[in-house]
Amino acid sequence: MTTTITSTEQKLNLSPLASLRRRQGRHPRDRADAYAEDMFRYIETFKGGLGFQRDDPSTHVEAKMPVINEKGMCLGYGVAHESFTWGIRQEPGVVDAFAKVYDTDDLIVSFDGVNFTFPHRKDLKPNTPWPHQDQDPEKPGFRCLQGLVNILPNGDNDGGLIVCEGAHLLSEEFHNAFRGEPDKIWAWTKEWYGFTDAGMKWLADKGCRWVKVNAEPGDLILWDSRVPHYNVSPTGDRARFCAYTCYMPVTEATQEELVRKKGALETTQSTTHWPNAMHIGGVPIKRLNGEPCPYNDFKPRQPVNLTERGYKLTGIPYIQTVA
Ligand SMILES: O=C(O)CCC(=O)C(=O)O
Ligand SMILES: [Fe+2]
Repeated sequence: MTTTITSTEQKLNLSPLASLRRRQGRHPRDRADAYAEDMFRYIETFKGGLGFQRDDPSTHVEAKMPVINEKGMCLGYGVAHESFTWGIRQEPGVVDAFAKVYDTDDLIVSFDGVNFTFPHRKDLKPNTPWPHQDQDPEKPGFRCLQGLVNILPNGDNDGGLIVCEGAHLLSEEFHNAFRGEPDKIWAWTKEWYGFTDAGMKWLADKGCRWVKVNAEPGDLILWDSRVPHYNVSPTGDRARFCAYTCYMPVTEATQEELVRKKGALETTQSTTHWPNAMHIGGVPIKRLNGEPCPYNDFKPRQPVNLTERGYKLTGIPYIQTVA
């Protein structure tokens, strides 16, 4: 099994898998397999079971499952607070990796969705490249380490994350060159920037390579939020599952943000990958007919189950109450 760590983190010589392995003597592969089972069961039993069966590709259509977009994102239904999402983000091996990078245990975690990409889906539009960075171009410098925990075997043909290697180090130079570009790609938040064809050419001219990151079940993939990246869909026959896990020191969040984050937990809403709950809620979940999904009740199957460390990661213990 390999640990895949990209960009700046490579220098830090992290070994999240090693710490995952240490945990209770259980191998991360077993833990990932258990999450895979829970995630497949989630779709098979979704709202009483809409007909999806993991081994029958003819059932891998929207009518038989939750809304999942062409990028594989499943964002509604309180999925950010499901047993598997919270289980993964509370994995000590995962939290420890971020604690090591940020050099603190006082972290908060994003309430982000999951990715369920099934191969050969004909009911979705193609997942064309969407190269982007998840950080405001006007705020240069390292601010956020993004992560995902890979759940199913993920090789060359299985879709997944593709990154522009090393380009975070050119981010400031890039944005100085592209500030005020006429064909800027629309973004719903300042913390997102889409690379145009001209931007992609600039990166290529600098010699930056795009690398598809392969991973084993249980691998944690980390990248600097300035790294240009997107995901690709499987061309083989296997599905891609992952959970997005992003942590930041709690000192990066204001009291107001922590209160908003508490509200997101209580109403089981998502936060995007920014742990400070800069944005909560998110895009409307629509079926392919354009109607809001009638199953989107914002409720996970069970109430959120937190470990002591998980509770800290919600940021709630850091909220100062005014006497
Ligand atoms: O699915 C992935 O690997 C990347 C997802 C991503 O870039 C995003 O959600 O911003
Ligand atoms: Fe992204």
